[in-house]
Amino acid sequence: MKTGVVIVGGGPAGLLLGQRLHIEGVENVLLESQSREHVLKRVRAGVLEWGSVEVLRDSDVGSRMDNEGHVHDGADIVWRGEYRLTIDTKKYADRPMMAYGQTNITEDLYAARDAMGGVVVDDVDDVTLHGIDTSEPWVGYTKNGDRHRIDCEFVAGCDGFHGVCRRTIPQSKRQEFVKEYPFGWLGILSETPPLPDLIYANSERGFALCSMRNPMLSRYYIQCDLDTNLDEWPDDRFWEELKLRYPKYIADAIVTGPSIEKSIAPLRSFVSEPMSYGRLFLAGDAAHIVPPTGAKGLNLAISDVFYLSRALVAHLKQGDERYLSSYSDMALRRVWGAARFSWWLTGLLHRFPQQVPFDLRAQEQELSYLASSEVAMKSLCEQYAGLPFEDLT
Ligand code: FAS
Ligand code: PHB
Repeated sequence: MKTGVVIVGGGPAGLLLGQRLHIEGVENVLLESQSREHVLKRVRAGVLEWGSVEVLRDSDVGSRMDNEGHVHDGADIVWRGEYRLTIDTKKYADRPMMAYGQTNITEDLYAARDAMGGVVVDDVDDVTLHGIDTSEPWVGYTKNGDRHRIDCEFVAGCDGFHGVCRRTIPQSKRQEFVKEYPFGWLGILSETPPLPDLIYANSERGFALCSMRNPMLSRYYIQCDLDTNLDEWPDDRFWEELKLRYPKYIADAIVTGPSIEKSIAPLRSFVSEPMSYGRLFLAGDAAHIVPPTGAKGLNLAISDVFYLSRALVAHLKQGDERYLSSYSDMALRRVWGAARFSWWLTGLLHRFPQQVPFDLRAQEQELSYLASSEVAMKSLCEQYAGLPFEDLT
């Protein structure tokens, strides 16, 4: 088989890239190691920057999001059990946010790929990349015990943190920046009405977040130790702990109910440079991971795909390789902006084992400063809302 681009990985990055390339007439084949059911069972991100909303609309997968998504003007932070500030992105960054779950986005992308006759091969094994440093790369994979080869112009590594593509770049050609956090997030999904706003909590018992998916689907998180055993967290214990991390007037408004999903995600910051090597281009979690505090992971995957689809189309359809040659540097500027912001917000809202009373006062002071300074709040809002995408100067 021969195609323009082989996309490895059928999460949001890979599916969106396939969709955007297909719309622009660039042939592509997507290889996914899991079944579609498995991919669609993942419950992850929930908040979209407006730039991401516009990319999804531009990719012909925005109609359900516009019907079911919840447009809101930012999020709130409560701290010390009594203070509250609003990250008002509409007022300070002139753009709202959209609450719409990653699961829905993945469903919408799979449906759009099917409707367009996109080539998505699920349940593949042993994907191998060859000749990525030549002008004739190819990809091998196994499906139902049969070995296949696809010759292509380019390979897009959209296979997430544990994928094969990043590791195909010689160790000597890449530099990895890693920061592990000494805690995770215990998250649940419940078929209950959410609070009207997203509310982050910095509490003496640890971080918490009240979020949403739709008017009858809520998403909640509490900071937990890395060795937390999910079996020791029945629903009642989760709800009790969550409420203890919020002021009473908020805790009393939380509608509890049985969880339909419960999981623990470790927090890490990770960036691999460069995001391209020869004919291989990385996008999404394959190249970077951010702690979910700033709601940036999925949004970065979308902005990478915006840059990469523009670059591949320019090269393959117009012979203009300027976007391809600048892809890694341009994408990394946005990645590092989001990675730094996510690291900073994680440090501001969580309890760290080695913190001393001075550190806690400094956290409270920074939150009070954000609440009292329009300049500080504008900086926070423009980063939370997502910085504009770059173009060639
Ligand atoms: P993904 O990991 O989603 O997709 C990669 C795909 O590649 C997977 O389907 C995988 O099966 C496939 N694959 C892997 N190896 C392969 C191989 N060798 N061959 C073929 N296919 C292969 N972000 C937020 O903004 N907010 C959140 O609250 C949030 N919560 C998260 C919770 C968890 C537990 C995790 C893991 C991530 C969370 N994220 C969150 C980040 C998440 O949303 C990612 O940013 C997003 O899934 C990135 O999408 P992809 O880059 O497509 O990677
Ligand atoms: C979510 O709804 O899953 C969510 C919202 C905001 C975040 C992280 C996760 O910062």
